[in-house]
Amino acid sequence: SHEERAAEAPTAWAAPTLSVSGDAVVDMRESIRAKLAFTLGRTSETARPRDWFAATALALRERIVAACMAAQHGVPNKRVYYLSLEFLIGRLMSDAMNNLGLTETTRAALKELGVDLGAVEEAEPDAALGNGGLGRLAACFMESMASIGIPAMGYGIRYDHGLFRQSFEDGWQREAPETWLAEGNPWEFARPEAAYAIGFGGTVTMSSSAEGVIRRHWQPAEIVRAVAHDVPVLGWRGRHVNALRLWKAEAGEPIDLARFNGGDHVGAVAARMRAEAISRVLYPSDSSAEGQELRLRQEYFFTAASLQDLLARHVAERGDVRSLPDHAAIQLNDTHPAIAVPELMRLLIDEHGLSWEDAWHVTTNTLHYTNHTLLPEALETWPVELMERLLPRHMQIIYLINWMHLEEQSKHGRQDAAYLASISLIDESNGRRVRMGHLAFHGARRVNGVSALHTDLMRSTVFSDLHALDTDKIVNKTNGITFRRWFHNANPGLTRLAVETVGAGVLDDPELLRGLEAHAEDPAFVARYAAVRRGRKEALAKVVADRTGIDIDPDALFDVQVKRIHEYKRQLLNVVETVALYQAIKAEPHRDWTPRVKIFAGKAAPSYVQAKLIIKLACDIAKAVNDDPEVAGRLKVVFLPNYSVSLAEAIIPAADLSEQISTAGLEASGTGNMKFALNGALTVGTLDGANIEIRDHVGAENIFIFGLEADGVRARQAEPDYAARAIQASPRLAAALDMIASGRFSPEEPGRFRPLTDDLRRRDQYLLTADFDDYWRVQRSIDAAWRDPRGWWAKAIRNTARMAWFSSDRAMREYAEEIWRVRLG
Ligand code: B1H
Repeated sequence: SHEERAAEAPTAWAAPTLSVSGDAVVDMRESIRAKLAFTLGRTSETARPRDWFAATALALRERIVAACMAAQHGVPNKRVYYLSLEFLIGRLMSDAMNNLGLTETTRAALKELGVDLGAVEEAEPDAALGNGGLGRLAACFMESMASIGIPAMGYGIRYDHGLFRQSFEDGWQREAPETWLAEGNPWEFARPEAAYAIGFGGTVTMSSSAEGVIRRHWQPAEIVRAVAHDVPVLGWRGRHVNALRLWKAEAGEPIDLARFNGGDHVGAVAARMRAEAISRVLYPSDSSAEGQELRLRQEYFFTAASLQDLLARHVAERGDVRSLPDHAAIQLNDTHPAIAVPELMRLLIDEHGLSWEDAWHVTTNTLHYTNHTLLPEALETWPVELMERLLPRHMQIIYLINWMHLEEQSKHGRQDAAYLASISLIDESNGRRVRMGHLAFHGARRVNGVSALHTDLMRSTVFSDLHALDTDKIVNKTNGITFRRWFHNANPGLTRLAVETVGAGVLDDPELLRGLEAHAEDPAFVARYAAVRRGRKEALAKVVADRTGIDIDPDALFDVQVKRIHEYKRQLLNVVETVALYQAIKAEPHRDWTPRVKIFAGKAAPSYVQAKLIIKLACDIAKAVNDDPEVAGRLKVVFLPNYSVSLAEAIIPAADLSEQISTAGLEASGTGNMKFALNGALTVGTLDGANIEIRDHVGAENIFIFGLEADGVRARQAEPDYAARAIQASPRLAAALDMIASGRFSPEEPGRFRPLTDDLRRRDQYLLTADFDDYWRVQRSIDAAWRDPRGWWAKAIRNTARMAWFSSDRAMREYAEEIWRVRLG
């Protein structure tokens, strides 16, 4: 019945215009049946779950297009263009169903066809077109813009292969290519007519007109075609649909016929391969810049195609490129599209005939730049020599921008070389390189950081001199997450409880979650909240057993650290603490230890040797600990392979404790931290990134903070031998490191982990040793807190109740108002 189905999904009955009716189920059933037969050429007897997924997605896509057409309001006054090399969108089916209010309709329709919706959902491959937080943020922002009605288009690359698939071979990470497009993509619309020519290399010539106006002409040596593929982005309740436009690279000519007929078959095909390589694969490094030529080709390729596309749209709608700033706001997601600054200048001057001054006015009033990290290894710079070879016209424009920029300072009497070197777009300190951060900063009207601390650090460190030139330019926009995916869809049980407690309005206005606070100590409510968690922990335990063969106890504290593996994120701190805990339990096996399961997941960049060794250490420790009967029932360690958006959706609602333990000052924001706290996991964390703002919202008594703060980190790093001295002062840390260094976890290769322990003893750049004792202390206070279930659940509930501000809807409203100056539709 309607009521029964509604009880399963909290979001269905709150969408009155889209409620489950018998007719809708029949329509959906017949629609899926028709797609299966006529589009996929399958019968229900031979259809695999993957076919049912494709048929269902096509049926939903039709309804998305209908919603889009119903919502057409003509040409919007201003559009937002979000340029990002990464969109980590994951699976799209449950988003689509829920935002259309069709989850229960679809479930019922499939059931009548003898098919289980859950199995169909599992057959959808993740679109892993991103590495981690930066790419996932872009996906959350796209969903929020559609939900709150910001007319927007996302621009990126349609990678054939997203982020690599991770498996473990004897505890070592192995990478395999990811193949999400192997059976096509039912969500996308290929648009072969929306294609642009993208040039590379060649020369620049000059001509002067009769009036003496000098014009420059770029003659590229190579042309690659960018072909649009659109994925519709549907907002909450289907009110608004935007597009994510992903570019595929194709050869300018399908095949070089002259060459082919001349007998050079290999050469003719090679040129084509070289073009198509641009959209072949996502670079798998998170928070470190990959200085390869192919990467620069990717960056220019998608930026140039996007700018040509949006300029063509603007000219078609408004006639004159000079009014671009009134009708378009372009957001650069980190420096990956920073080449937009000279490319937009080039298009305006060389192709549209604007003067330099007019072009600079248009450019600097249309572009905005988000910085996502201040880690030196992540700040992109490109060798001048490479830029001159690949993008000769752009390099000329960059030189001219830089000359005017430095000249302006000289005019104001600021001529000291050190100062000019610090604001210059060219870094001359190790070969000549273009600083993409400086370029984006200078070409943008607004520049933003992604948490309050990170924005302050932008002003005081990397960008301090540029900031002083215009103190209004840098603004803060703390990150957010979409509650549709990370609360409603990932945790329907908790969402239903919230709806039943504070009303269905909470689905539209997360501030209503506040109403849960009044129930934080109400035994009936606590029991239901705990029962939801219990269900999710049992489900996760099944996933863990399936994928690792390890049995974990849902009664234990689930202590979770899932994210990219990076030294600054300090998975190693958690691992060393695990060893110390193991030693402590073995020393006093009869104390009543709080049972814990340490759960890790995350990928290491394939070339990041130290990160891969940390994974191996965690796996080797897991083996030793899980096999040791003396700690059974108290400590287990699990490393789940192939972390992804969909695995995150299964893990986060099952977590009791969220590890956010980066060295203070280094994690720009974090967004996983927000997903966990919203779902009621308590955070153990440093005062870094958005953890600070999470503490401010949930209250200091509902979060476990430890360790040095950002200024303390800086001070400590200046002290000589800080690591050796910290180890000497901490017998517990020393013993844990000795155990690892002794080969206890790698008897077949006792020296295996010496690169890790030696580094901690000698350098310890990320101050693990400095924070270890305080981390141990706070972990034991967490053990104690867990033993008081009423206190624990009250804290958890207060976390859920106070996290509304971290919705990406809030973030997008702030961008719309303070950066883009765009009206919500
Ligand atoms: C973030 C990156 C990043 N910051 C370079 N920087 C990359 C840098 O392929 N590359 O070269 C890829 C990614 N990613 C993350 O952005 C921050 O570390 C997080 O703290 C932040 O939450 C996230 C979103 O703002």
